[in-house]
Amino acid sequence: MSTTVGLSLRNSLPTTGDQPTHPRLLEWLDKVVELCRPDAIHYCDGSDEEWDSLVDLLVAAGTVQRLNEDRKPNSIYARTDPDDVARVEDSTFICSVDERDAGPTNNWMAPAEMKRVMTQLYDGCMVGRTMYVMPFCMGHLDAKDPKFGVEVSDSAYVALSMRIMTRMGAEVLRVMEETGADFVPCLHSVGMPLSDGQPDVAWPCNSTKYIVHFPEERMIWSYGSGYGGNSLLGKKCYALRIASAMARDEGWLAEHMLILKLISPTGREYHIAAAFPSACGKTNLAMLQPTVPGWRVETLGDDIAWMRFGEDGRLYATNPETGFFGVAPGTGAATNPNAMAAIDRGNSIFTNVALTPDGDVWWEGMTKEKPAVLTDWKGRTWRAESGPEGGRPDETAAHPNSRFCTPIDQCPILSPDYDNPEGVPIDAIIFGGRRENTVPLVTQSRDWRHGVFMGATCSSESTAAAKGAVGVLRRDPMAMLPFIGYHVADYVQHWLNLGAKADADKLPKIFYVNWFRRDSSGRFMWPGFGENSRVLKWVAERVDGLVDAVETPIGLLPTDDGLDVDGLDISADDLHDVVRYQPQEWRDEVPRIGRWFDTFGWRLPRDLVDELRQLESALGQP
Ligand code: GTP
Ligand code: SPV
Ligand code: MN
Repeated sequence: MSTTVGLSLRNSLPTTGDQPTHPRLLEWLDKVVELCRPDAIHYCDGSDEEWDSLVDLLVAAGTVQRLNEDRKPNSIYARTDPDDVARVEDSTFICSVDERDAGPTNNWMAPAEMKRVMTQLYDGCMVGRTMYVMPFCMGHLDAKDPKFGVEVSDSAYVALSMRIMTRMGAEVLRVMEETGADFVPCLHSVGMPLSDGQPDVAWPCNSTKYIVHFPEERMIWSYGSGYGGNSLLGKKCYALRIASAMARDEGWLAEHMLILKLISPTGREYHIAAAFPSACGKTNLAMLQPTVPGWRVETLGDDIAWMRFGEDGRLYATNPETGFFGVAPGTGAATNPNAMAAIDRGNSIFTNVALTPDGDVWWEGMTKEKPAVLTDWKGRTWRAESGPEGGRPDETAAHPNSRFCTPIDQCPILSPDYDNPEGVPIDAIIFGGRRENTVPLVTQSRDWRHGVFMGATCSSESTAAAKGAVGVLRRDPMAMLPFIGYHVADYVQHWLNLGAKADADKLPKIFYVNWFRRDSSGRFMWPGFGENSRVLKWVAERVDGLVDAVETPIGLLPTDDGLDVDGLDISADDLHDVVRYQPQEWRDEVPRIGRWFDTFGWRLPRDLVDELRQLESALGQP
């Protein structure tokens, strides 16, 4: 119990954990308590004891259940409200002071107006609940410029998840207090106060949702959702949306990228960062098990990369997170054995997957054979032959955006350099998307500017990671469409500027990949997963100038014998269709890119216009 005496409402509440002394933090907490009026406060220390007691609490509340200790030690399982299963892009706002700074790709409302709306929602929103205070650091605590945040949330599920995904707790607070560091205030509420005696529900949330960023103030307000990117505010909200605005101002890059180390048979190491939209293969590539003999991969990160130029002029990447929040469906021993090994070590949170009769988890794609009977993500009995009781036979047992949340240090191939606050020097950047046609397996850009054009024009079919229709094609610049905290044109210009200032020889080479080309029957023509190592090998050989490439209007493609396809199970026709490009598909693509650029308005970078003209004229007439 706190013994501090003061006039604030905060000091009159029952309190557990050690009270901070950080002046700005206390000032902010006082305001939050006055507004949200929680019944109690818990100051998180990030300890094992805290984990245990919060798990007990959530079990008692019916929010989670413990999994079979022999199969998934120290792990829990949560089912969300069926309407709270993914990021909500329609309710996500960039509230810059000037509307024009949010750009055409973000929702905007004037900061004062948004604060008025949300202050009403927050008024008394934590009545009947405990408020958790989580000091956290994105990136290494001993980074040159550590990036702190404090999340306040009325969800213990969020507190447990933040402990896995970020450096969170007493040690972070100690450093913040010793150095007087500033922090990004992150306010989160599920938006379901409990009046006297009102029973709680298993997954409290609100049908009104707001995920709001104030980029100039470096502040985040989130309301109404308990799920993933909506509620773990260190992740998309801070490490991408707010950090991208910081990065613009400070001359670095905050990107939606995995980071991996590729090691050749002779021991040469390559560091690769790759940006694919949500649910398009980052976690899988980050933990890839190469099928090409002698090659190895080590994992550094699976979702977010912060990249800065080092004193030697090279671009260095760090992963600001400490966990994986990975898509469960499709993850199995055959596709991603390293992720399976990581989660089997336990200490994980599983959300919206299915449960086996013996208290383990299952999802589509984990095993070839479906278990005969499961409990599905909605809690219904589910049978392999007939689907859920009362549902359709084709309903999946796990939600398509069901997730595992697992500490990164459980990954069997985690790179020792993950712990290096300086990061790793990036040799190659890969952009990618989910395109059933047009975009070939791998294309190298002619130079940085052309690579930025590739990234800026990247397109992908939408997935279950965000609420809304699945399979709809949209432009997704650098896989950052939902995560750029400012104007998309300025964001692309920032990429161009960094390249123009740098020593061209030291810049990473840029590539564009597509694992998702389909034939006329809808089948993926490229086997993907471990076989993507064949593409990584080509990337490495291009970085070292060891193999030739074919110059085409869209960029540099592998020569006929460029890709190592030794032992690959693919027909010659499929291989040809996957690796080659069709000029007519690209002639059709040009006006689509033009329309995308039209949305940028007058801020559209000249370099992009030049690149598009060059592409159009190189493609010529049919
Ligand atoms: P977020 O966590 O939402 O950012 O997703 P992600 O980019 O990390 O995607 P992830 O690696 O989790 O993969 C998403 C889905 O795509 C899973 O169902 C995978 O099984 C599938 N997938 C990943 N790589 C490949 C591939 O090479 N080929 C095919 N066909 N599917 C893939
Ligand atoms: C994504 O959607 O890109 C994710 C999951 O990584 S979430 O944390 O919900 O944003
Ligand atoms: Mn992601």
